[in-house]
Amino acid sequence: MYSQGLIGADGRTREDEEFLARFQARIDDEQKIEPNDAMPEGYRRTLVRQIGQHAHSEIVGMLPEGNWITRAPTLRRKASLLAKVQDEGGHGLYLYSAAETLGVSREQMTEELLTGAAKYSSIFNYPTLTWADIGTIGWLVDGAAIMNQIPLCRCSYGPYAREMIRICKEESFHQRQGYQILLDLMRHGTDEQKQMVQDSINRFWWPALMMFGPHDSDSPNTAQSMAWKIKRMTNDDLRQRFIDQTVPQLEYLGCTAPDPDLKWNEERGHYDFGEIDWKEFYDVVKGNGPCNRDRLRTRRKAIE
Ligand code: BYC
Repeated sequence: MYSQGLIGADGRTREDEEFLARFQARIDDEQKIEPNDAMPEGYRRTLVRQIGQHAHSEIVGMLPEGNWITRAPTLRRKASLLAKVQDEGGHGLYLYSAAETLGVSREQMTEELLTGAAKYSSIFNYPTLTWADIGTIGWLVDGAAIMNQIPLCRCSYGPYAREMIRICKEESFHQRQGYQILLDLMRHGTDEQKQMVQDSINRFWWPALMMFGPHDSDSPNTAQSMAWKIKRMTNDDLRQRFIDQTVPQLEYLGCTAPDPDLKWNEERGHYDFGEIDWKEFYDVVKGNGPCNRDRLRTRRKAIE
């Protein structure tokens, strides 16, 4: 499908310097690239990888929260959690459709997820142990996702950019419902419930920061993706923005971050923060996080 636009698919385009320069000029001119347009094979592959990973993240991301639908404390909380998880299913479907416009089938992408060839966001390999985790996921995880996804609304690939607009609107509802859960627990909860919120933040803080990916200096894909305007901001810049925006919300909650190095740096105009445990990040990405096997087992069972 749509193979007439793909480099190497039928020989109608050649990836010589002139072709690449013409493509880059379109990108620099902020033109959107559409499914039937000629594009470098590397551009297509990068998008299939990123959009596929993004779609898998939405679908696998339903699992930690889905676990709490039957245990939500009130009917209102249950209805909003149900709506959130359904939104995530919808995001996954839009994203698979966008990837399909690049000539890859949903079956292929699913196969790659199940064999471990395709990744999904590391964050979904951590367990949801308490109701506060549902609040923390909405606030921190969807918050990090919005920070990462707003710039993707300006991605050079048209179908991906357009669908990110709707996805971001829905993510912002998710983030608010999460923060509201935590605020309620902190304002009206018992000491034990307040402690539950702090414990949840302690467990999700660092994994949320890992969502932005490795440092720019260790990110093999960032430079080319920025040049092609697939990514519009780098991993480190987005992580810093997220921290700067989130710390005041953390303080308003009356909670703390599990990072003794987190402090405002007047000179930089940003928060300084401690080093991420990159060993843990790569362990989780390689499939050795607390829930990786369980998540894939559940997906396999659903598909079979
Ligand atoms: N987890 O060169 P880099 C949601 C991989 S779901 C796992 O920086 P890139 C939600 C990366 O794939 C939102 N793997 O890569 C749903 C690469 O591996 P390969 C999910 C990671 O692509 C339900 C390698 O590390 N959002 O909102 O330039 C409930 C080197 O990295 C991670 C998206 O998917 C990670 N955290 O940048 C609640 C957004 N980080 O494939 C919420 C779209 C890196 O080269 N994706 N890797 O072997 C992106 O923006 C980019 O792909 C990333 C990584 C910033 C994530």
